[in-house]
Amino acid sequence: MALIEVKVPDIGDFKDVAVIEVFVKSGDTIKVEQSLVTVESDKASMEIPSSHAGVLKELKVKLGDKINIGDLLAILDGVELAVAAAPVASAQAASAAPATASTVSAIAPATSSATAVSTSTSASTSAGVVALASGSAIAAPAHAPGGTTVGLPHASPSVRKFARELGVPLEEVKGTGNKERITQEDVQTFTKSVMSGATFTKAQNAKGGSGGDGAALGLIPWPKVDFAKFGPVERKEMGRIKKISGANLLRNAIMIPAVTNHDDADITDLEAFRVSTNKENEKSGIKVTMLAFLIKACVAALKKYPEFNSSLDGDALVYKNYWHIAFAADTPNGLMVPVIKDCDKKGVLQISQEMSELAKKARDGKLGPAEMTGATFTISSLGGIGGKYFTPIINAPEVAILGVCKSTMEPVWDGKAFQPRLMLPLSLTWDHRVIDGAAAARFNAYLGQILSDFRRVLL
Ligand code: CAO
Repeated sequence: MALIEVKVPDIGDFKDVAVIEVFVKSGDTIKVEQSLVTVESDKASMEIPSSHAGVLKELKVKLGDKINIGDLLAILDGVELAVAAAPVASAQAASAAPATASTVSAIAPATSSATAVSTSTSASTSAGVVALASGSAIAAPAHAPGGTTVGLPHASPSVRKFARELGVPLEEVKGTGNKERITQEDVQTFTKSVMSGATFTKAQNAKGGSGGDGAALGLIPWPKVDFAKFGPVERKEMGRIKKISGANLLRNAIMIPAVTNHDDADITDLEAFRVSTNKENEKSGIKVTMLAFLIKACVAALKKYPEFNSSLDGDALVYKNYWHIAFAADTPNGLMVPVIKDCDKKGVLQISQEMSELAKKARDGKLGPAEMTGATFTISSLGGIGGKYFTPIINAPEVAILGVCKSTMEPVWDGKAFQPRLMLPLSLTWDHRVIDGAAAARFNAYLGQILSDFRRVLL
């Protein structure tokens, strides 16, 4: 071990530049090319890396100091095995692996002159798109709270500065640039995601989890309970999809004045038709599902009552002349909501086939963004599982959602006698800003008529 002086290398035209960020402190183990400080001129900022590895004995500069080429930056207790380090002035440089050692007995000046970075790379986020309890998809935030952030996150000085200005915790942003370097776009995506409520920072989570602390709503704080006091517990981080869909559900539940109408539809004949169709089509491999009939029936009802196929845009209603129906799919990762496009133009067989493909993709986590966006109305079917009625939460910016439960044989009075009929429980949740109770009752009644006599779809 020897004491090594780390000096400011050739930093090009940078003269009397101020230290605006210090990344290390005495006692830290420093790697070759690890950034020690950031300096900033009136035009750009730049990280100054260490030319040597070792333990930092003393940092010779502090925030605000003005430095120049050749100034003493730090004293390391280290190994004199290093290559000269160039100031990090490109988006890629900082994430380079430690230099392979070549014997340098003195601190060599930087070999490259610096070109300051004023913008980051613009690698677009490839974090993927996940579904919510929403027909719309949300770009997954470039966010990895709880992820390992050993050392400093890789980002260029300009990106660090940008993040500082916005108050973004850079260590929680997942980089999509070269070698996971954080780009300006990553910071922007993260910020948007936090603003939309899709992502919570560690600080927000500490305040009360994804439910927030309710302070913004003027609510009393979320109860903080030490559950372990009452019995054994196990804490498990929620998955990314659950976190994102949870935030969206919360927003939709709070912001939409939602009402749910429950009704029953007589699907005795339709179910008989479905069963016989499946028998006839056994060889085709396509199984017609009740949900496919429901989708078709909903399109007819949405056409008759177009406000159910609209969205609020400020004080205006946007009526959509396309009928893209989303369906909730239960997957091991959480709720996904794939969208079947142009259901008005497709037959029940095609819808059944697409649904089965999309449901499989959802379960395999292979849905693409286009398969989760653009829905105008959503159906959530628990029919294969059970239950009677429930109150689904609307997938903003849609204005209504249909929940369906398990059909059961029930005695239905036909005016003369009770008849055994297969009844399907329907639960329609609607946005009261757009839809009135009477319209919702009519929608359900019309849906019931179609389902009890599917020929009406043709009318
Ligand atoms: N009443 C009675 N039986 C029904 C039914 C209904 N309403 N709907 C479906 N079934 C039957 C099917 O006919 C099938 O029976 P067979 O195997 O004997 O033919 C069985 O239930 C299983 O159906 P399924 O649920 O696998 O298929 P599906 O087409 O009805 O639904 C899908 C597909 C993707 C919607 C479903 O698998 C799923 O994920 N449902 C959960 C959705 C959900 O979680 N919603 C809640 C959102 S809010 O948290």
